[in-house]
Amino acid sequence: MNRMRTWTVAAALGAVATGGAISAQGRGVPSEIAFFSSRSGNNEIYVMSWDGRAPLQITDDPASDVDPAISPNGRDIAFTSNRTGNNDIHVVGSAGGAVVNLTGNPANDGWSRWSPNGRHIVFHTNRDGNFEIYVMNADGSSPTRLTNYPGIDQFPDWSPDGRDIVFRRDTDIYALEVATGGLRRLTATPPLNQMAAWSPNGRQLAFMSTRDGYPSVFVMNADGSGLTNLTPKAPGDADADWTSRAPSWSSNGRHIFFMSFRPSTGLDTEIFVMNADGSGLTRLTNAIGVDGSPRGR
Ligand SMILES: [Ca+2]
Ligand SMILES: [Ca+2]
Ligand SMILES: [Ca+2]
Repeated sequence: MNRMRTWTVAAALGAVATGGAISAQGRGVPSEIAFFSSRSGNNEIYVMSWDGRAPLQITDDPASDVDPAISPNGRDIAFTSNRTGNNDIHVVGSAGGAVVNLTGNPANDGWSRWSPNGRHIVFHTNRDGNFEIYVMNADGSSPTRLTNYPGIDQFPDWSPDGRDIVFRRDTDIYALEVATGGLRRLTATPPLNQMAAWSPNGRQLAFMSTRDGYPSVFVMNADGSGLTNLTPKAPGDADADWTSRAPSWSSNGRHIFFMSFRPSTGLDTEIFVMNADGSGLTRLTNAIGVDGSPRGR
């Protein structure tokens, strides 16, 4: 736990000290956000400064490249691409370069998340016939199934102490204690809860829920209590005109990034950031096409 805290503080200090200058120097993404965008005509991975400045294109392939995650040391970005004809987890250096396919499996593999120590990657895959949570070494070796359930298990994320993996099972969010296999159910409200992301201090989870009639970003305590809708739609707007999802936290835990379309974006999906209590909403992208899955380090 102490080691994690040191890492989090170091990452936060890095953000203050370096701003958006790192990508311009070709040194990688610490202090930056990885995301995907279709602004060039198909989905590619980009990084940009935490305030939306200096977007830098990382991948360049006609296939769909989505859902990036930055490694804890900032050197690599894992992402999902269908460049082999089906979705696989790939990894690329955080300043671009060669792309390596880590899964190489004909099934649908996606939503990769690094373990806090950077040695493992958790992801979802339907290689057993329905979606399960798997973990593999960071080089793609030793893929191991963590769940065995006939329904849907998807969208995993690691707790900052590395002990637990939160994920969607059916329509709710659960936490799995990796060492024991112990399972805790954290939501029980229809119709859908998914894409949970653990706060850097381990105390909260941001996630997407449709319980209020439209996809919205919520936060709750790690035991499932204290639930708040952080991105409520404007009163009187149609439910269909508001979607906010795929939240992730800044390394200092003060901010939450997410993707959203709403009347103010002309229903084009953009990346936003807000304070962890939902205040201080700021739009970070303004590009035609989907800008999504923002993920800091
Ligand atoms: Ca692409
Ligand atoms: Ca695959
Ligand atoms: Ca857009």
